[in-house]
Amino acid sequence: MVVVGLIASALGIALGLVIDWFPTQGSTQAEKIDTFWDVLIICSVPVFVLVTTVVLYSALEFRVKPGEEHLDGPPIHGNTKLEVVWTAVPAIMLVALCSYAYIVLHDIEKAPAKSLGAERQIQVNGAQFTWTFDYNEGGKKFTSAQLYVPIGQSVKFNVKTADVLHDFWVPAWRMKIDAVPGLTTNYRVTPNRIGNYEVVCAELCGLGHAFMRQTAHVLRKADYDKWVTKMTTQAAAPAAGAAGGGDEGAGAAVDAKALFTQGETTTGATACGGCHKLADAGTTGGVGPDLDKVLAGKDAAFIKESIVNPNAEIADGFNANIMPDSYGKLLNAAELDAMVKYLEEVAGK
Ligand code: HEC
Ligand SMILES: [Cu+2]
Repeated sequence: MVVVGLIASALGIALGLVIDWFPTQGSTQAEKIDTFWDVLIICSVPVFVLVTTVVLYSALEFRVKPGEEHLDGPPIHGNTKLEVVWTAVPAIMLVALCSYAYIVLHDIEKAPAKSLGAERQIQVNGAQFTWTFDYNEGGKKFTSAQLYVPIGQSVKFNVKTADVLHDFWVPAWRMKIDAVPGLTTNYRVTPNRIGNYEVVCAELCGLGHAFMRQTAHVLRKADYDKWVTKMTTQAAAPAAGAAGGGDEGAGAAVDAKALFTQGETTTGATACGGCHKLADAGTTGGVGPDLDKVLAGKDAAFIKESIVNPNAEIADGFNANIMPDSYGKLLNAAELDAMVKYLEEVAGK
């Protein structure tokens, strides 16, 4: 049994360590958390194997044999030495692992050294069924529907919700926290790998929960700065255009198809295409109606009302309160007009 136990432990540990269980490691936090996982595997597999071996051995060796059904088993007395050992060893292991866990937690939640300058803070807003991200870059505030962060710098995410419980999770970063109505929760992450990673809602929040997915873009600092410049200058431009009353300048700049597929507005919105099918945009979302079908032959006024005030009239076979009712605010006038015009032109064609 000892030999079987040793082999099973070795195999279990090897499988636990060799198989790549997790998504890409994308932050300094992820490295520490994955190492912690490895240590837990190394400690817990032998315990599991030991307990299982003893249970199996006892069941086989001490089971009632034919003809013994009416016999009493031998009288059993406690074994103080054994009991002290099986209480003390797990207790020591638990205390040691909890201490290690505490050290890791303390380490990954720690603020970066003051000498590295001010830490970037991004406010994460959960709402059925989209995330938006509020930035404040050197006093310039803007909102984005996609998450952008520079590599190698600590970011503190302050997480809020406008409605129900959500949970802000980027699996590649490992950190994860609930967005709780009435509270601001937070965690920090130092992304250390360039790339695009999924942002997921990890708390069942309603019918559109599975579609509450966006992208975290980790960029080189220079690219990040370029993006910030783009976001801050764009936000100012349409307002100026609207004030001038002209529709050629700002209106022409809006790419309604990109808005529909990527949901990247100057003030932030979600990707319509995540929920709606539309042939021209190449989107296949199935949460809301197929716009090629339902919008064919509809006029601009109907389309506009459906976007700004989705609950005024509910499309047949669909539920109210799934399409966000915030587009009237999120899309500026030029963007909304461009979107309506675009849908009027392409839907059903
Ligand atoms: C979270 C999913 C979701 C997102 C994101 C979403 N919608 Fe919807 N949409 C729905 C659902 C569900 C309905 C049907 C219920 C209703 O009519 O309100 C709907 C209805 C509509 C309708 C009315 C269809 C009809 O026949 O009444 C239009 C037009 C529309 N959406 C356009 C858009 C546009 C444009 C965007 C992006 C700015 C968008 N939607 C984003 C889920 C979504
Ligand atoms: Cu959610």
